[in-house]
Amino acid sequence: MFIKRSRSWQGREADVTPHNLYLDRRRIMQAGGALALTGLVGCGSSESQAENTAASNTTLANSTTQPESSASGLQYRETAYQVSDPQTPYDAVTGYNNFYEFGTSKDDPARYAHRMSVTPWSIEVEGHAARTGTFDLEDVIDYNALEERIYRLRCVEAWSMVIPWIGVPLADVLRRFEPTSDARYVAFETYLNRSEMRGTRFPVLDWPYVEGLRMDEAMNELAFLAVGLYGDLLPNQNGAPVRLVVPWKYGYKSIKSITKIRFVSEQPPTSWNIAAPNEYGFYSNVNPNRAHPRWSQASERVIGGSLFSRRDTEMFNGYGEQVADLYAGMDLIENH
Ligand SMILES: Nc1nc2c(c(=O)[nH]1)N[C@H]1C(S)=C(S)[C@@H](COP(=O)(O)O)O[C@H]1N2
Ligand SMILES: [Mo]
Repeated sequence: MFIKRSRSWQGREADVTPHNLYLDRRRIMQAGGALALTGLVGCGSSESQAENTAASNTTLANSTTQPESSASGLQYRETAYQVSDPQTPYDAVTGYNNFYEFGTSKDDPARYAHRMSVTPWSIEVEGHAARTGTFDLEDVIDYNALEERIYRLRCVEAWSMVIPWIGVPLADVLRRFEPTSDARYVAFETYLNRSEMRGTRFPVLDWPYVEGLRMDEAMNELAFLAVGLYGDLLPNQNGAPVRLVVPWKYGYKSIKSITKIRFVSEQPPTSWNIAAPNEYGFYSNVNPNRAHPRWSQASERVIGGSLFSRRDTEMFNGYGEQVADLYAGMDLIENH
């Protein structure tokens, strides 16, 4: 029998899988019986060990020289976006993931996301903008302008990481499409290929995964499009080849493997809000004062720390100085 190795960052305490728990019996039945149930209760991870993770390169970039150059050839510059907490180890960042298109267990993405083909990659741009159409990834991301930003990531499940991302500011990308004044929101959509994404057999969410930001949020300096982490290209399980990073919001806003960008005038539907509107709002700003209906958000488990390492959760995940103005006058409990 295969004994699953336990890593310190996997934690043992009630490691809730709350993104699942909202599922009522009807949805679980729809999900197709025993196999789905196994995944949904999060105890299926030891049954098969056959597949390797997609991430073979576990080199840690050192971060002293500038500009950086890594084995993958990614060139980037360091920035002032740093945090005082230690960085989460590479194998936790790439081995403990939420990417439900590949399954609902934390190790499913690392085991199965290598099946997703990420080259070539194009992005469809639609809606209220002067430049729309289908663009090659290389025409959307300026790989000569990459920067590193070390951001805190706070999942709504009350755990957190610190990740050195490489990418470009979202605002720089969006501006090049010349959005019009009718573009009040920007919507994003994840790649969907059911034969490559085994998790999409189950109606855990309405696939494809969709997310969105208000335009002024999207243009905020902190909103980032990542193409790499720890000095290398993004592993598939982290959302290759390009994913959003919105560090003041719960992790599910940071949509992975983006294939569509749409400039819209109305607030766009978002996957977790569709699934459970009372639990997951459109804004989803990290807020220790607004408990999730089923658990507190006052503190968080630090992934990669010691087994029971916790820290207090901060308003806007500690980024209030940069983003609080976006929500002046708004009730952030009501607009959660
Ligand atoms: N397409 C897609 N994007 C997604 C998710 C997902 O299931 N599918 N999970 C989200 C959640 S809940 C979190 S916490 C982060 C996790 O990012 P990471 O695995 O790179 O740490 O990705 C977000 N983006
Ligand atoms: Mo999350």
